[in-house]
Amino acid sequence: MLVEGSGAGNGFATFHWPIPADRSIDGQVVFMQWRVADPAAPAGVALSNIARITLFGGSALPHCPGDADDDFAVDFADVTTTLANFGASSYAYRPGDTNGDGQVDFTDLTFTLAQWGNTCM
Ligand SMILES: [Ca+2]
Ligand SMILES: [Ca+2]
Repeated sequence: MLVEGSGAGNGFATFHWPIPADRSIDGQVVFMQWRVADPAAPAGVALSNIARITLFGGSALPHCPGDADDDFAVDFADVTTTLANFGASSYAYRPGDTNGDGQVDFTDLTFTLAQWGNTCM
């Protein structure tokens, strides 16, 4: 962890926490709080504000390009999945987001149609 700055309200820290590209963690919420040595605080320790973090592990592309429902085949169900989620936008994975950009839009639909008939095993 890299800690920089000094004085009340002027410090900050950088903490690297590897998160796997695993959709099973999407939407899970983690709360974090830091204890900071502070001679002016009671018992010499101050507590940071609580950070609420929603995990997103869906940055990896689906197993099969154009496969919106992850059944390893690109077919009509993928088109309907994309249409059913059309317009959705979130950092969490959305079914139908075939290019993994967090948006379900026309790009995903055309990509799915371009991959029509693909199977991946
Ligand atoms: Ca599919
Ligand atoms: Ca997309």
